[in-house]
Amino acid sequence: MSSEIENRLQERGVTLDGFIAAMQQFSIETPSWGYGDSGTRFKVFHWPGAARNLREKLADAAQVQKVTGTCPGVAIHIPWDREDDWRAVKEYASQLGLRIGAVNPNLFQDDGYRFGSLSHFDKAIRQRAIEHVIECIQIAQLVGSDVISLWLADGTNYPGQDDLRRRRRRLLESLQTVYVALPAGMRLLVEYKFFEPAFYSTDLPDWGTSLLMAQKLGPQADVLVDTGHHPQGTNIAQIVAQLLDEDRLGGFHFNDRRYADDDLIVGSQNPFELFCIFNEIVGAGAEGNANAGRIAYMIDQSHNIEPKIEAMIQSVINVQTAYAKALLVDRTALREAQEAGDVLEAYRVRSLLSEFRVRQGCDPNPVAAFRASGYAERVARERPASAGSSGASGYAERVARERPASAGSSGYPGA
Ligand code: RM4
Ligand code: MN
Ligand code: MN
Repeated sequence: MSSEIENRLQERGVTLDGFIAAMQQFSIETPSWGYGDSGTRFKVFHWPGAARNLREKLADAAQVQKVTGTCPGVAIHIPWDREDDWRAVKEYASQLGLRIGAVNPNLFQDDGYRFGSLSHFDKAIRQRAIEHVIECIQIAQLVGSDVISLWLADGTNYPGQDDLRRRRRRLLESLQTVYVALPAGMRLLVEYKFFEPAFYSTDLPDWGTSLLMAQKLGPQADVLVDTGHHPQGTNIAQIVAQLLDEDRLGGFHFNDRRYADDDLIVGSQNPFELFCIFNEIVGAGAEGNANAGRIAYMIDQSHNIEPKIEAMIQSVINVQTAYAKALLVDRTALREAQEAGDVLEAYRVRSLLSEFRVRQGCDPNPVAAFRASGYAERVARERPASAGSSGASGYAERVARERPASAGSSGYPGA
């Protein structure tokens, strides 16, 4: 790498060694279910060579680890990955240079779960669900994992179908029973999702509900943010900021979405959102936020038409890219711009693109160069507003002339 780049990194308080060390410490867990055939409700297309059992999934995950060096953990889903001899699984994983990561209980594919699992009105069904999660805790202990990742399909389809407050209390009681079964050092990550498979109400629909549950349960419970589980337009970075501040951000399920829980390759649809998420985490970490250092980063995707191993490698690259960009943000300059009320300077993200600009013979910061040129001031002097000026700007100028600012004026210009 050129010393020019090193110098530029240094200017923003980042050393090349520090940057590389941060990237080395960063790891992403891949999901066993991302290596097997999966599909939509319309069709499951077979991918030649797709893994058929846990051992094959681990062998595929080892390929991802081999080329990325950043994915030693593999999340498992019970019963999809059920095995008789968990010690042998642990041993096999370690021979491949892997370890078993989060254990995901499955509380949605049993006939008994038609009306829910941990929130079900029937105590016997709730008990069955609780026992399944406890079995997953035991599996986690056997394979040396310290994370239980819980997602519920529980909810209702019709108003009045069940009592919402009773469902909530039943869920909390079930979670409390599960929580006391956690050994020291094991964490319970509580995932949320705003709809699907239930459509009227979901028992854990949003981060606030998961946070309340985690706070009621205790310090071993945290919130898991699946990036595909929010309504359109939700500001996930702000959710992340709040959870970091509350010391309750347990982990991520990374994937990307356009419409619903699409489970597409992370960063493929909205890479800027991913960057904004990492910007919050890196910013918090730089200020000494302890939570920023204990986040479980996981991929949760469904590769329906893509080659599965390549899709996973691409996902890891996209996550690393977003993280790397966040590491390169000049935090001092950002803070200065924020506190100077310089809205657009604070929004601007500087990257190694500046290196390219220097090589093009341009200023690394095009807007700063434009501001320094004095062009805007010159044309403002030389071009007096005329009645006939065209376009939206003409309209804005006319409105500004016709409507002088008054104490009572509202933000929106009005219809
Ligand atoms: C859910 C959620 C869970 C995943 C299941 C299969 O939508 O994302 O994390 O385990 O799908
Ligand atoms: Mn998920
Ligand atoms: Mn999902």
